[in-house]
Amino acid sequence: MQNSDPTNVEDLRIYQIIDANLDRAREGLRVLEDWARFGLEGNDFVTKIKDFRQILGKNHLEIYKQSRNHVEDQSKGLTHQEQSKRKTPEQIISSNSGRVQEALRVIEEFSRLHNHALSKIASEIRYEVYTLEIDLLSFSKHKNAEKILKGNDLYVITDHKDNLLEIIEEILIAGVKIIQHRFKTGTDKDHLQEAIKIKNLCKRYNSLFIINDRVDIALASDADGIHLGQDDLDLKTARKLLGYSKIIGMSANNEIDISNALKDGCDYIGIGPVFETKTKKDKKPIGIEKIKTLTKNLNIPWFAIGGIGANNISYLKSNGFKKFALISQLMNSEDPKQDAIMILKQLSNEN
Ligand code: TZP
Ligand code: MG
Repeated sequence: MQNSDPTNVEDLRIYQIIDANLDRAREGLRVLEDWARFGLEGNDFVTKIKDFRQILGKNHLEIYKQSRNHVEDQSKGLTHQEQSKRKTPEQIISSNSGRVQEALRVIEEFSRLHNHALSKIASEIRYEVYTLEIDLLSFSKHKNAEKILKGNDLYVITDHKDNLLEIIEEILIAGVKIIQHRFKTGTDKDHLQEAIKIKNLCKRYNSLFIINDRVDIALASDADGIHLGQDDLDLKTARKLLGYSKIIGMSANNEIDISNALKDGCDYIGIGPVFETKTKKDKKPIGIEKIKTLTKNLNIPWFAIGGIGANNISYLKSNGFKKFALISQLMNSEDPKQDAIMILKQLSNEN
C-alpha cells in the first residue's frame, strides 16, 4: 500500500469503488465457475476460475470492506434492461465475463496509485478472462454438439439433387438432428453456396450441420463440424484450423485407424460399408461381425454406414447396432419426410 490516507474522503471513495468492483468481479467469476462445474463438467476451468476468485479474495482488504456505505450509493439495485433479456447459458457466460473484465479494469485503474500489487493482479486476471470467455464458449458449443451426437441415432448425409433443400427441410421437419453435406462434384463456389443454405436450414431446426471432407468449406460456412476420411486432412491439423468448438468425425474401419482417431480426440466415428452400396461401389462391405469386434469397447458415438435402410435397421439393431448414417434411403425417397419419420420410429423402438 502506498500513498493512502483512509481519513481522506477522496480515498474512501476510491476504496469503495475497489470494494464494489472486487465483489462484482468475484460474483461474476462465481457465475462462470458454477456453469463450468454443473453445466459443462469442465474441471480444468473450475480450478482456474476458483484460483482467480481466491486471489481476488485475498486482496479484498479490510480497508476496502470498511469503506462500504461511507458514501451513499445512489445507483444501488438498478438493473439494466439487457439483464432480463439473457436467455442461454452462452449469453450468461458472455455477459458475466464482460462484467468481470469491466470490474477488473476499474480495480486496475483505481488501485494503481495506492496498491500497485492489486492493480497488477487485476490487469493480469483481466487478460486471462478474455481467453477464458472464448474457451468457455467453445467448450460449451462443443458440449452441445456432443449431446446431439450422443442423443440422436439417425445421421443423414446429402447427395447431389436438384431439390436438395426441399428434401433436407422435409427431413428436418421429420425430426432428424444431424445432417452432413456431402458434395463431390462441382465448383468450390457452388459447394460453399449450397453449404450455407443447408447450414441456415439446420440452424432453423436446431440440427447439427457437418461438412464432408473440406475444412475450408466447414470454416467458411460456419458449420458445426467436419467429417474426415482417412485420405483427408489429418485430425490434428483439422483441429488446429477449426478450433475446439467444432465437432470432428472420422471414417475408421480398422483397429489402427480407430485407435488413432480416439488418441487425437475424434468426436464420433463412421464405420462401413456394412453392406454393399451403390453410393460406394468400389468399397467392399466390412460386415456385421467385424464391426461388432471393432466397436466392442468404443466409448464415443459411432454410426454404421453403407446400404442401410428401413429394410435392415431392425436386423442391425438386433445385432447391437444403435446409430445409423444413410444417404440413398432418404435422398432417393419419394417421400423423405414420411420415410424419415418411419426410420426415427424404428430407431426409438426398444426392440
Ligand atoms: N461411407 C461408407 S459407405 C458410404 C459412405 C459415405 C455410402 C453410404 O451410402 P448409402 O446410400 O446410405 O449406402
Ligand atoms: Mg471423405
